[in-house]
Amino acid sequence: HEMVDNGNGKKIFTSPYGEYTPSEMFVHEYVWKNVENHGNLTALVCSVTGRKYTYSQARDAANYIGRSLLNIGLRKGDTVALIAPNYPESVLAFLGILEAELIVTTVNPFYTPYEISRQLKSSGAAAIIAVTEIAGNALEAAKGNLPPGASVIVIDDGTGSSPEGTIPFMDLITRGKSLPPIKHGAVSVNDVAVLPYSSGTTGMPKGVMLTHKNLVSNMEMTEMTVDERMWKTSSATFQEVMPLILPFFHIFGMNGLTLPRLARGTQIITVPKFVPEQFIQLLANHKMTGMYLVPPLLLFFNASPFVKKEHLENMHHAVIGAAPMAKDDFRRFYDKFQLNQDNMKFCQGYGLTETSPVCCFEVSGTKPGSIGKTIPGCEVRVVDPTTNKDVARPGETGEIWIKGPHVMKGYYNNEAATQSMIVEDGWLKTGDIGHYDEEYDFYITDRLKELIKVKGFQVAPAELEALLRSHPGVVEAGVVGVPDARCGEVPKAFIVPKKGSNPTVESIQNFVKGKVSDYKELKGGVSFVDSIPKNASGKILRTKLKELCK
Ligand code: 4UU
Repeated sequence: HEMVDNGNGKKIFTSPYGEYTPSEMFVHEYVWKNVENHGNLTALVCSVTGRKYTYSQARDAANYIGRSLLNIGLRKGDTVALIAPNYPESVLAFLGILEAELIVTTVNPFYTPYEISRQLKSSGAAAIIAVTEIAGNALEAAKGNLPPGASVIVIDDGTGSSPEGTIPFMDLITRGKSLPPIKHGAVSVNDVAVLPYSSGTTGMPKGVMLTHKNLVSNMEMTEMTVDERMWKTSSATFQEVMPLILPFFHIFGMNGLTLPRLARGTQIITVPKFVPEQFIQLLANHKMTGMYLVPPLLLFFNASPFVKKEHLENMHHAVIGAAPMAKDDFRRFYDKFQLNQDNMKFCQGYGLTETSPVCCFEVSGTKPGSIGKTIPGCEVRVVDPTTNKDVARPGETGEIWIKGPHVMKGYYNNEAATQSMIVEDGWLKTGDIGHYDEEYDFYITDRLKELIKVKGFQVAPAELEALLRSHPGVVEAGVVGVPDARCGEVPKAFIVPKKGSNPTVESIQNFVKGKVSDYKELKGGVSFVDSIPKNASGKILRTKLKELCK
């Protein structure tokens, strides 16, 4: 049964793919659970330098890193900020932090020092692991935001050097080998493992407390949903090969792709930055068997004259998610590369950072545009936000509510935001608007929350509004997302200028530029208005602003 009407108006959808009972495992235990079967296979390869780690090497390296982190004085409850693009060592550092039973907060490596410093402060980080190319930004952000004597560890770029006052990352591995083994048992599976950042329904980015159990549950729940064709276990005769092009700091790249795939023996090719020519070269050099994408990447495949059918020779499936995807774009892909769902299956996933991430998964490959059905262990309701009642029929839209072992423990140090998002007995209000069809497949059609998604990245309007208000010529600001063919959405600002000062569109755009990452720039433009529409309690009425964009 996929839907239970419990008589008091609640319509709860459960998965047709089985019943799930959470197992009591730690994330690092889960990742290495099959390592004996594929110890000699390659686990991680750097697309830039070709540096490689086999599964045995990767597992040992992560363990040695863990020993070293404890050796430099980090203790249970401490949080380590990982500020690194996709390199093999970024993944090893992440697993080392967990192995040492510490907490890892993943930071966008392309953040400006200002953005990094905010996450360091908010998460209370006790140490940083960064890479050479951004060590300057990390050190600048660390000033005054790390406890005295805190360590900054730098993954070097192959030069073997690390800035003064920092610890070279490779030392953690080489020295860790001769340090005493880790005595496990300080934390439980219900303790926080990872603290990624998300703005959720409203306001500034917040630390999302994901426990070992949240993360492992979601990997298992997803694994129960997919079939053997798209989720092959690697062996001596066959190994899956996939690019890690999604950022590892984001939940999709982390617990959607890298961690569950490592548990299955996949060879992961880490890509630190998307450069079209390099990515095509990578496809040509490695016989990729699958990939995980956000919609703009699929559009790239469709648009680029340089991606050829040969590049996709061994490709048998792709998972796409993090933003809406149009049916026609899948069709264009199939037409261009003369493929079909039998030899190249597309699965659309829907999830949130707050749900570790996956909630729904379209695995039949026959319903492009749908996010499919709920996965085992994940319960779904569609609730009309005006009446707070579950919608009665297929096609009726409402807010998607989620419950299950993958729902976060809460936002770090923010009980108010936690309580407004998780209600009743554990139902998480996603802020997404959608409906189901006659076959109980789900569709996301709109967003109730203020979040803007640019190329799959989160942009919090509240963050840009606070920044804009600090401009000397601005009294008030409101930011919304406007549709964009390439990025999905881009931010647009409405500004109430200060009397007498006449800021120009360019001056406002340039003010934002450089202070925040590129994808947060006001590419949707700037409009000057007399007032920002607000409700009685002062909350910006973003739907009114969106209407002004039409
Ligand atoms: C329409 O984006 C994510 C997680 C994405 C993900 C992970 C594993 C997708 C597939 C998968 O297998 O997390 P956040 O926290 O950055 O953003 C969450 C928001 C959602 O609330 C929704 O608004 O991103 C949007 N979103 C989607 N929208 C996520 N997936 C989809 C989707 N269609 N398929």
